[in-house]
Amino acid sequence: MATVKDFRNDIRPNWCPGCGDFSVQASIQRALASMGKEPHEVAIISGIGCSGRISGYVNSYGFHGVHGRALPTAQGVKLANRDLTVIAAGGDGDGFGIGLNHFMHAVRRNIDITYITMDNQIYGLTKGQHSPTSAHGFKAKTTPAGNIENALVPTQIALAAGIGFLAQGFSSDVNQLVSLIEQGINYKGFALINVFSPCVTYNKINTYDFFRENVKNLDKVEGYDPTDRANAMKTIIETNGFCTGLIYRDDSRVPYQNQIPGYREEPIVKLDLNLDESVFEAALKEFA
Ligand SMILES: Cc1ncc(C[n+]2csc(CCOP(=O)(O)OP(=O)(O)O)c2C)c(N)n1
Ligand code: SF4
Repeated sequence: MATVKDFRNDIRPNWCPGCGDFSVQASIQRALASMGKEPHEVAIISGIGCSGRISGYVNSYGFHGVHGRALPTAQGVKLANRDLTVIAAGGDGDGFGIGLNHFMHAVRRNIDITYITMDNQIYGLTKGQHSPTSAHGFKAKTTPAGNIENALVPTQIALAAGIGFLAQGFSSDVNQLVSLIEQGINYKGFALINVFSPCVTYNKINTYDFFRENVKNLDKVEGYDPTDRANAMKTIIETNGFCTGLIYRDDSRVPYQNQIPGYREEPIVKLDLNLDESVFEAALKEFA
């Protein structure tokens, strides 16, 4: 059986020392090993950004794609091979800026993949511009006098769009994050795990201490019921999105792939798709 070591490769991440993404990488590796997955059973599909590099740092199938387009690729991979555990990953800019349209439709569509976003409230790779999740007043290179736009709250948008599994983690709490990733992978549908993953180089406001002081851990809220959608939305609004843990779960949603008429249990990649020559010739004649 695979161990955490089997999900490691020889590539040294070129993230800055202290970047929150290291913990996300380690949490994915721990979760996959503890679930008994093997590297060949997993595909990690990422967008562009510092966070997007994660697909190259885990020993599994991987695809480092185009900025904002991790989700379309990940959904295609899952539909072509339903046996794979498919994780999509990227930053807040990738997922909630350029990729927001794909995100909304992935939520609505509900294909069985797990989307892990590393939300550092800034564009790290391009050296420190404000992002869609930067707060009003946030100062960065592009907003020296303070951000005049309001922050987008990913959890609020996801819940409003009808998501079936919604969780939030923090890079400093690896045990909670590992558990959330396991739950997200086990969930039969689209799961979002948005992770507060500090950018120690460019974001001097949303630091580890900022999150320690400002985030409410729902695991510690007695009686919190993650199946109560209205209360989940109320919690997000009251905390302005700064809460961690399992926020909402609805097991009654039927995943997309279970509703496609004739969609086989056997993955498409395992089917023999070769055409008999006579069938091919007949088809050519038909369309000539
Ligand atoms: C189509 C396109 N537009 C813009 C860029 C430039 N670009 C690369 S990464 C990035 C944003 C990175 O921020 P985020 O997605 O939050 O990831 P992080 O680097 O913070 O992990 C941008 C704007 C690009 N590569 N492709
Ligand atoms: S620039 Fe920020 S997000 Fe990118 S690797 Fe460095 S600390 Fe991480």
